[in-house]
Amino acid sequence: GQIVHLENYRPTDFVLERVDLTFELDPRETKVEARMIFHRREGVSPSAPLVLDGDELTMTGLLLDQVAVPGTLYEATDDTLTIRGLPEAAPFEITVTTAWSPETNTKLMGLYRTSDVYCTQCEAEGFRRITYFPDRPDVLAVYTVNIIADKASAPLLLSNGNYLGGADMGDGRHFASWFDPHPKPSYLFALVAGDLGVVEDAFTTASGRDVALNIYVEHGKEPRAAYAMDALKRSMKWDEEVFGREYDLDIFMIVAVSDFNMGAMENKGLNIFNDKYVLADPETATDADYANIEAIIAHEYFHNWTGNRITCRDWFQLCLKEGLTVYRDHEFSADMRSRAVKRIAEVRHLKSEQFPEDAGPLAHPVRPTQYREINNFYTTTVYEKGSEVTRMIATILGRDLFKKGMDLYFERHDGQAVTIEDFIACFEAASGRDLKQFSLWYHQAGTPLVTASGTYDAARQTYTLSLEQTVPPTPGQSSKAPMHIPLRFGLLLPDGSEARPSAVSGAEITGDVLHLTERKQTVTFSGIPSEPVPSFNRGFSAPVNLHLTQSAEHRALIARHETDLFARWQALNAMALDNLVKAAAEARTGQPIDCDDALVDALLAAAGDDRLEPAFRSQVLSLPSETDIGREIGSNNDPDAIYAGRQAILAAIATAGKDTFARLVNEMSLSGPFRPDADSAGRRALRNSGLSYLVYADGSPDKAADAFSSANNMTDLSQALTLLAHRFPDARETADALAVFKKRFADNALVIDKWFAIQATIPGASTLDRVRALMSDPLFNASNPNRVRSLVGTFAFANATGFNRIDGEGYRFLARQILDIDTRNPQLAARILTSMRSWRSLEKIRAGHARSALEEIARASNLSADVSDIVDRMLK
Ligand code: BAL
Ligand code: ZN
Repeated sequence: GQIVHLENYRPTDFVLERVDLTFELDPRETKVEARMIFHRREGVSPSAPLVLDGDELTMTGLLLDQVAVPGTLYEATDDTLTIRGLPEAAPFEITVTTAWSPETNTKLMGLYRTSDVYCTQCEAEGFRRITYFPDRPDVLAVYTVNIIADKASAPLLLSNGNYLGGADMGDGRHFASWFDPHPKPSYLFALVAGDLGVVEDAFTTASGRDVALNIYVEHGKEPRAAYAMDALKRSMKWDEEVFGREYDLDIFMIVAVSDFNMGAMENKGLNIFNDKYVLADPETATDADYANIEAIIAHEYFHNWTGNRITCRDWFQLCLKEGLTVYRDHEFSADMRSRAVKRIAEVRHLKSEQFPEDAGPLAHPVRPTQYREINNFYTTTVYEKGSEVTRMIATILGRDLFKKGMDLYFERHDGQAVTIEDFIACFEAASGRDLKQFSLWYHQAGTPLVTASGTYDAARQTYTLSLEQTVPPTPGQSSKAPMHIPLRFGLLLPDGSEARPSAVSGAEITGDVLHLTERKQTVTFSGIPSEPVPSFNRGFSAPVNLHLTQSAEHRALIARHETDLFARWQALNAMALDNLVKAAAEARTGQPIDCDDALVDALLAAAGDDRLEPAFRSQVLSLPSETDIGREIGSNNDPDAIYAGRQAILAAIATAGKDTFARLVNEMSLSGPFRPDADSAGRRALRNSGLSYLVYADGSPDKAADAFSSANNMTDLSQALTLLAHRFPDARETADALAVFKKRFADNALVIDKWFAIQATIPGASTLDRVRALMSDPLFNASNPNRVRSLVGTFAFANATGFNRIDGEGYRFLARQILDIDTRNPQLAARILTSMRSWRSLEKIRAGHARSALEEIARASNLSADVSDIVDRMLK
């Protein structure tokens, strides 16, 4: 693939007015007729040809206004169809017919088959695998879709928009027609045909419009779609109440399929989901699954306005819809659940996934300026950092002006394909605030580092903060300008109350937001009666690394007294991280590992504090991950030492906290039927945290085995199995539990994915052999993305000691897997390969092996553009 540059953007020469598609579906040979009405854009040369995109297509016919186009006037190559001799000004109709096989489409882009169902995935560039088309997001058109298929095997025929009608064709086939009145880009096209069960419901919008809600799942799985339906209705209501957005068609449909590259897709009126994010019941879904379903159902629904009604001008603007929509789903979940706990989970995810991306060879701006393969830009930077950037706009402007800016965005740009600049301009217009410096967040990659130190002058009663920001160099960006960093903060006095400064100089302060805008800034607070403890980045108001040398005592003060619950967790987390980094160094040099009593005391105090919600206390007990510790250390990492150090700290906490943990396990037990709500989930989480420390302190599998036998829901069952497998991988109890679990859930793919993932994350060098053996298990399926992710992906992403074996076998294994997966599904292969994004921060023996494995991939012939883009950037 060639590199595409943002600066080369220009509109199409021809304007597409409408599209009529007719599909004759057949597993081996599907025929598509695409009739497209175009006119030449004003000012475009009369000799300019029409150039359409294609990908692996066979064209069987080409007409201009119903007359065959002579061979001399068109040229079809691998990726384009060029047509000359077109009318100068008048509209004209191009009819393209293509024929291809959905059954052999293993890339899962375009139209393909999954469990005997026809389904589509067109974002970003899948529509060109269906027909030749101007396949780019700024070409918006109205679509009519006719679907013809065998009636027995495909009784259900769906596409975007509203149903027009259908009929039996008398030859064993039938047809259905759909019309979508909303102009849309081709990436939002969808078609589903097959034999599926349905769950039906309805929603009445604020203005009184009735909307039918249909969720389609495999027959027999209907009861497992109830929670998704509930989440959908709550999402629709929330978007009306919070963003003033109503749904705009007569029907909203969701189809769950089992072979899907992404989590889900927001096609207009016809969302298609990875069934992992639709299906749930207590026996088979964990609390995390429920929370994910709620968030993703909301996310795709919210795209109807942020993505569909207002879409992206080009793919560089992907964060325009994704960052904003993630922000919206985060806010939705915060309103549905505990805001503080939700925020902690978001920040954990951001730090463990996005910060490493931003610190490694794949770092890129939230709004990149070039790409080789757009599929590789559906990243945590575009999504999660993009959401954080949106959140910062809300923080800087305040709630009311943010709302005013959003309203203006919807009003100004409805029906358009726009840019980040258009988005920001709405907030500038609504607030009168200049956001030029702020927009650097979209353009400069890398996580800013903020260092802070304070001095107290008792005589003057002033507290002076020296702040400095640096943005590290990233690929293609060696020097960076200072950014506008909104830091929410508080100054805590020794009694835990918050200082109220009489005056502040050296920075703009709005509410509790300190606006850091210079490279170095000295901020002085007056009227501070005694030396304060600064608490920075409340609610994680800015996605930065903060270096602030703070004693355990000061962190404990924040942990006890901050009014912002997130900041309390942050202080405890920072205290734990200090200890874990030190423990890793001690483990590496063979010194005894020492755990600070202040950490143990602070963690146990918070965990045992009944005034705090259980979910929060469980978050406190969940120590920073091995990835978090490695990121904090930064370079020359030894995953085995990190693991050993972390285990020693866990053991110290487990031993000291036995009584607390025993009490928690008891008190957090739930009686009565399973409920997936946030409070119940929080109690289960805290109980399981307590249980895992108890098991740790015992050094025996007994309690975990008991928990496994007595579990009455998937959260408890899978946690118990994880405890057994991770702590006692070779115990008979573990083998028994794994066998019982497998037998009980052999027919449920989503649960079997958990069975694979739990085993793939067993710490230690021998897990690679286990993973290899599991690949020969009859339940392994190399062509199902969820299954491949659950075994190979989980091993590479989430098993630091197993994957980063010192002999490099983990990397060589992955290289071979990537090459194999790439022959079928390049997008999946490229995504799993990004698990090696932090290879340069490993110590040199491992880094050497990692480099060789990457070079082995790079040398392979017939690499996809997806994999070759990732591997080249990784080695550069
Ligand atoms: N647009 C791809 C799937 C999603 O982000 O919703
Ligand atoms: Zn999205």
